[in-house]
Amino acid sequence: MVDLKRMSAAVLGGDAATARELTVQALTDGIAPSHILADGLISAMDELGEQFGRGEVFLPNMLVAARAMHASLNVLRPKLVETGAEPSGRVVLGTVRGDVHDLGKNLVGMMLEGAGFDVHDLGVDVSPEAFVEAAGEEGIQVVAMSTLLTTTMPEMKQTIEALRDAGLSGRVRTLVGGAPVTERYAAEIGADAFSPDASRAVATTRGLVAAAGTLERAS
Ligand code: B1M
Repeated sequence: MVDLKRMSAAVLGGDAATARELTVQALTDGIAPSHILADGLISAMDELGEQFGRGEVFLPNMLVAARAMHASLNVLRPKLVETGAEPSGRVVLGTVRGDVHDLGKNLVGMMLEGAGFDVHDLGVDVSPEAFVEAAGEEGIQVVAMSTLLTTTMPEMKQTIEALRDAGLSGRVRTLVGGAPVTERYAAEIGADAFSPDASRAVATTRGLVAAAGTLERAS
């Protein structure tokens, strides 16, 4: 049975080949993808963040570790998005302008796809204008924004305001998340919902889609 601490160490050390190999092996061993995620991958990123905060590792270390996590996520992806469900809603997703962190955002996308949502992923460093343009597409019910930097949190507010100015806030609901984002902050900036992690983002998005449907029927 794969020791997930070894996987975590491989990610932390930026060893993508080993991280990938151990992920394949862990799935073969029957370890649940959610367990692999939490104890093999996210734990490594948490440790890395602490080491970076203490000045023990630097940007290149974070970059190679992120690459190793991507390699592992690529293996996990089919397991996370396995679904036979009919599309349960349409979501636009992105990391806000000025921020290039994408692992959390990608996880949210995978979980939503796994729950049957049609996800239009705009990537990272997404401007309010780009969110508005994508949200204007037929059938989009939710705009989901991620950020990991305190400095880019205000971009979420700007995007919500841009959606309102474009006349889309009646049709489209907003969901925000990412490590520095809180429920209170979400309420302050007028977001419709907040989720602390990718798995809870699924239930929250379902609720938003149901609310968007009610609004559409009422208008
Ligand atoms: Co950066 N970085 N980084 N980094 N980085 C953090 C975030 C930091 C906390 C590290 C630290 O100082 N301890 C710090 C932010 C401090 C702050 O603002 N409070 C930081 C910094 C400072 C920076 C730079 C400014 C460093 C510099 O240049 N001096 C720079 C900024 C670049 C930019 O964006 N403009 C930078 C760069 C990078 C890399 C590019 C090297 C790399 C990212 C690579 C990539 O993503 N492809 C990187 C990394 C890897 C990290 C850490 C180590 C790991 C982040 C991560 O992927 N975590 C991070 C420390 C940490 O987080 N502990 C750090 C795993 C991921 C699964 O978690 O994204 O939080 P997370 O997602 C969670 C939840 O937040 C939630 O769900 C997920 C769990 O299920 N979630 C959502 C996320 N989005 C959601 C959306 C939702 C709902 C839930 O709904 C829409």
